[in-house]
Amino acid sequence: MTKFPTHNKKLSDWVNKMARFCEPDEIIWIDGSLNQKKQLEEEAIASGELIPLNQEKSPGCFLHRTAIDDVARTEHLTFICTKRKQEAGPTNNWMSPRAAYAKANKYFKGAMRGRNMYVIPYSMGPVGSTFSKIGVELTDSRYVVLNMMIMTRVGEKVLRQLEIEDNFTKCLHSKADLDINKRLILHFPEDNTIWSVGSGYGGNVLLGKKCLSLRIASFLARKEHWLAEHMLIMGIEKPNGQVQYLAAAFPSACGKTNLAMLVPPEGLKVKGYRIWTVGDDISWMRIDTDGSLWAINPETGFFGVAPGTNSKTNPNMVETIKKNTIYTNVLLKNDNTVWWEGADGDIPAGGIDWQGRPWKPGQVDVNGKPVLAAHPNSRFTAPIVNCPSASFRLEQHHGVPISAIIFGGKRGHLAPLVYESFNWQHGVFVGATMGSELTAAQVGKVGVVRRDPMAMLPFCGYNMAEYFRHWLNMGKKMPKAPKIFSVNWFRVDPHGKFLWPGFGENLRVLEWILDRCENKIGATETPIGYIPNLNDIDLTGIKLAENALEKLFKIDKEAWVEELKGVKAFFQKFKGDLPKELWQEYQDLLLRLKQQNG
Ligand code: OXD
Ligand code: MN
Repeated sequence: MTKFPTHNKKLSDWVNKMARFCEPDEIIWIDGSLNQKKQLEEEAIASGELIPLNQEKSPGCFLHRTAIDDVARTEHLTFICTKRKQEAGPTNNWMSPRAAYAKANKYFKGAMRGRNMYVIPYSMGPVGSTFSKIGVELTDSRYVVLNMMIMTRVGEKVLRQLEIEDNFTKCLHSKADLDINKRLILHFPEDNTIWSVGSGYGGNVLLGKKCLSLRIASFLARKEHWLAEHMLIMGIEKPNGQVQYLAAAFPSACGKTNLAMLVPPEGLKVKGYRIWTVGDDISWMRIDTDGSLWAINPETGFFGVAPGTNSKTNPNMVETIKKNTIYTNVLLKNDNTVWWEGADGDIPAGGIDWQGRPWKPGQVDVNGKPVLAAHPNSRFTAPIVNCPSASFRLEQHHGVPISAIIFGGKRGHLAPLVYESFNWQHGVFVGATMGSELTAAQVGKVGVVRRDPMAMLPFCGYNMAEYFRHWLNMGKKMPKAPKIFSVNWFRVDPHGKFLWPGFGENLRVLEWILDRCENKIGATETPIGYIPNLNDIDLTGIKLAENALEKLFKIDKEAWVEELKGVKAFFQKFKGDLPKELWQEYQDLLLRLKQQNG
């Protein structure tokens, strides 16, 4: 047996045990060096896992295609495996650890035969920070290794840290035969373990991301009194050098990545703001010694959706993905560069589509439906440091102080452009009752509201009722808690036209939020919370439809009473576990709405 590059006995014993189980040809330890990365890239090209792109136009960039039934996170195959079902709660799929291990054992046994097992020691967060957690992923996929090298801190320096601390999340992944009928994404929070088998799609297999940084981390965070959240983190710097940071949670398809790196709109340019991107997806937050909430982004890369990304929607991302980027399931153009629906430039004359078939614009399938060049959930994996707005605080061990927490959703009619909660407890209620309307891109009836508390519905690693209680408790422990706000960029007029232009213009709303955090301006009290006095939103250089602002802030009390019926049904799922404080907030809001009606 070759000698392992670690003295951590727990680690070497586990790697040996998993190797005996999965039977790889060889065990390769990832050291994080450039040489090893180059070698893996060459091997991945030779095996067909990666296609090198035009290295003059797209230096360091590659294309990967997944299996056609392996293109998104498979929530129905994702399980929280705790001893008691109650611990997983009514919103998670649950399996007992015994049943889950037994089922997955069959799929993992000998699954790495004919392949190597790569051992990836990785740190979520700066190596050695008290905010950070270490994971070790064993995988038989070079694509996974190369993506993890972008998304996390990997290799030697993490192994050295594992000489000092013993604890790490044990992550096992095998593509096996990529069979959707033998696919499982299993989380064992009580064992600090993740097992993923039968998939090669990012969200299922880059185990540092959703699996560790949200599902396992949220479980650990409750025990250790911190927060692991599905939130972007951004800083807004004023010309005097003061930077204020926000953390914001949005469900998928609400423009979270665009907001994290927004470009100030023309009309506000004279104010000299500068935006700093700390992260676009995950925020780990702790109460620091100053009594306020500080946040790190545990990741070092973006795993973003390609379609719709262009110089108008997200110029900083367009810049970010020009080099050292892995693209997944996009169109390969004839000049060996890539394209997707909604990309910059003209529609290409032809190419190879995401399924590896020849593609031409205007092509339709047997049902007369347009054939897409890129899969709607095609992705890019790119290093944060490529981003022109990347924060200079990315390696700070305590991250950045958070002035405001924002919850957002897509609501055509109900929610105002922005409102502020009355206090922390009310803010937790606002987060817990978040909802977003389904769009054509999702399964379900368009317009139907899906409740997605704190945008964590698919990512909370334990009972969400307990998660709400944990949020309430955190507020009690924090002398200088951030204020909590709700935003909605998606309100429409009776013809379905958006009332607010969104994108960079959203900075005008963030400005109001920060002014409120500094107690600089007043606000109008409504039954749902504080809304802006209309003169307090800077509208220099923006063109809105007539009375748009009034419409954006209209509170339709009857519609809110109706909304509360959905909230009640959702809360009832948690039976007696739901914190009584949230029922109290529900009752208080109902009363305020009815009083003002009467
Ligand atoms: C993501 C998601 O991929 O939230 O970030 O689905
Ligand atoms: Mn996400």
